[in-house]
Amino acid sequence: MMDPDWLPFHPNPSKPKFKVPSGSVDAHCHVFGPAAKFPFASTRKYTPCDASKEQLFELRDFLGFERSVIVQATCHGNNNDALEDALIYSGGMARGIASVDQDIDHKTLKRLDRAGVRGVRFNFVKRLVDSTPKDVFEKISGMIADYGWHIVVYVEAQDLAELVPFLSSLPTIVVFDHMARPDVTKGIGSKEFSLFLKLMENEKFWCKTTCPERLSKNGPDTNYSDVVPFMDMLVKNFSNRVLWGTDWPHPNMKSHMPDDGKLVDIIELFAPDMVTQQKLLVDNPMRLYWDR
Ligand code: 0GY
Repeated sequence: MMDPDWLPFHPNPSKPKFKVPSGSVDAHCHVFGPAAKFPFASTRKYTPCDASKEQLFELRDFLGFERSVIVQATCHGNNNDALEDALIYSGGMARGIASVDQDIDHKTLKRLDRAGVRGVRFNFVKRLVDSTPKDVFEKISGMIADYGWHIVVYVEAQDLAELVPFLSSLPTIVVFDHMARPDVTKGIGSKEFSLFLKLMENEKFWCKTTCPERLSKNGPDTNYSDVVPFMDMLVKNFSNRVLWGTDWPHPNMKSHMPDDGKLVDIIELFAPDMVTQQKLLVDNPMRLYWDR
């Protein structure tokens, strides 16, 4: 049973007014279960509603996207079966980011690679996972680097500074989820966001300009006016290393459940020209997830 305060994804999102370029990639989304087939992990910090691969790909088509990058959600722990199943089902139209522990072996990594996995996620968000020692992450990063995979990092702005030496030492590209979760009430000039911008100057770092719904205090009625400047700043300055995604089915949203069509419409507010849209939605994710 899902948590009593769980908000399920939007049942009937609107058709976006913004027509995304052909070949667009939703570079951050999840599948949950279905629990009857892929049970949630005993270590999970939340129990979501089911959100199946069929529902994910139906939404992809409805929003006008062609491809997806499915990120292993913490409710499945280090068991990547639901992710692997969705990747295989996609027939090459989805790539994956897995979660693994230090006992992972090359046989499993090779199998995940064949299914479409292209990286692992290191999660530092305390409400989602128990903390993992750095030497475990270091061991994993050494193993996955051989596959040409990269590392996706989920961290909140206030915890970034202490991680800079560790993140800088990782042997692969590092992609930050949700702009490293800035506290948007502090504005784009904050100490934490300035540090993030500085870090992004290093070409090994990429980021996802995602989750206005999660970061906003102003909310959907303002088109997330308090988050758009952050997205705008990153897309302007690092147009070759930014990604966009829906974050469907929007785990752990408490304030509201976004209309996915409206999330797509917001892209035009921070990526107003076609050249930038092509990079953000097609060229960058294709380079990172499909060209190898
Ligand atoms: C997201 C954000 C969240 C959750 C997870 O794996 C997860 O459980 O990523 C969150 O609660 O902020 O990217 O989906």
